[in-house]
Amino acid sequence: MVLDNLGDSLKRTIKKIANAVHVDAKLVKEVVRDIQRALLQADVNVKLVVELSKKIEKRALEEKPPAGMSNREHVIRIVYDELVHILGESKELSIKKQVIMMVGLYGQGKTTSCGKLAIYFKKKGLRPVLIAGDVHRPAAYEQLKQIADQVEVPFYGNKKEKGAVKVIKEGMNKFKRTSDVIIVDTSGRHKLEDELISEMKEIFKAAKPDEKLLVMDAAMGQQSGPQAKAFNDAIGITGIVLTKLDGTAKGGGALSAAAEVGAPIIFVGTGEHPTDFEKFDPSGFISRLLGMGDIKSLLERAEESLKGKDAEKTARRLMSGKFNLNDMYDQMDMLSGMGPLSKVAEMLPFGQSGKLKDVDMDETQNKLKRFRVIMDSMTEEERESPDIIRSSRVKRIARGAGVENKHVKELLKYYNMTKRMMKGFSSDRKMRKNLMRQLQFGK
Ligand SMILES: Nc1nc2c(ncn2[C@@H]2O[C@H](COP(=O)(O)OP(=O)(O)OP(=O)(O)O)[C@@H](O)[C@H]2O)c(=O)[nH]1
Ligand SMILES: [Mg+2]
Repeated sequence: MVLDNLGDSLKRTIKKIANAVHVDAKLVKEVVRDIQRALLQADVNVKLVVELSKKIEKRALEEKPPAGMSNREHVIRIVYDELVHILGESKELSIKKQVIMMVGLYGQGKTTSCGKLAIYFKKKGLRPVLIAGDVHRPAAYEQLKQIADQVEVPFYGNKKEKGAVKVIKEGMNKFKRTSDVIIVDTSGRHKLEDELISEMKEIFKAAKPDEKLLVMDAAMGQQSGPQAKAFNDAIGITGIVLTKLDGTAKGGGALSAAAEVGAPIIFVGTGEHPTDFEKFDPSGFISRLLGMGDIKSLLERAEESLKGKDAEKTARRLMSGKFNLNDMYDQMDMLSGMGPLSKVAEMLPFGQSGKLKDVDMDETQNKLKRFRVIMDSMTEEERESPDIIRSSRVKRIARGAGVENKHVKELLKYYNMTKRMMKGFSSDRKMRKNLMRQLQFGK
């Protein structure tokens, strides 16, 4: 886990709120002071910390908790909201054919991140390739080649050529038909100087990248902000990869400063290994820092009362036929959390009727596990509207999940049956009540 110290202090603060006998002005002030101290220690900008604490204090003291939510839950919710807010917008890279250019200063982690990014796209079922556009540093070619071998993706480089544009063009030509995502590594410089800018611009003109990702070392702390801005002003970046978050106490400064620039942080690097890479999502990140695993149920309850009878609404949504793969994923999570499936399995449309044997149960568990891996290889759009998944998508998803096409089709079949069944329930009141009870809705 990155930012351990910040996480520990914030978790202590959350516990303090959860255990408080009274949530009063004294507690709120104390909590705000704790948060201030924790954020400053993580290098977050003083001005930002002051603004944030003022906002938390004001909201915690003035806003009334919504009906059904306790004061404690309400204050935790506010702390969470405001922390998420300073981390900026979230952005996901599209899962499509594209060219991605990695740019940044010397030694920030560009080449390493190329390999990490390749793994990310491979998991989504696309065919990434790496091109060595760093023609200045002699060892750059070998380094990227080694990484490409390690993550098992095709590589192109030309050791003899000293023109980056030429090498990149050669590579793009070579991979035109055999790749989906062309990831181009470029050279670093000591600072953002004219020479680097003009090389970048030349490369952009030739390669027309869909994404221009700025790679930055989180150890720069608050300096990440001005640097990202300078790059953005000079060449227009489309996203940020913040590396080495594992080795710095200044991660809070880097994250919050970079988030202010206007280009979203898309990934964070959390180690030297190719798999030490995470999609950056502000709310998920804060959830983990605050130890939301522990207080998840607390916040879920808060959420429910915020949205009225949320569980019931979910159930109704399921049964009205508006049921997508995200719903099914949640439903499966819930089912696997319920231990042996025998209780609910009879209701699942695996074709069997009556009581299921243990063997079938194991098979069901395995199937659910596989379904989850498959759904992880889908894009958000595909999970939202599974109907768009035709054969070319099936192939891509299967490749990403490391399964056969038939397994993806099986999942889609299961989804369609579940959807139909859900719809069927809606016309039968007794069945509906039963389903609600068994799936533990409405509690
Ligand atoms: N701990 C840690 N180390 C990282 C991370 N990302 C990169 N590194 C290390 O940082 C060093 C520099 O990484 P490179 O990928 O070579 O950086 P670069 O930007 O390509 O460097 P130049 O091509 O010389 O400009 C290497 O030793 C990497 O292993 C990360 O997320 N965490
Ligand atoms: Mg490099």
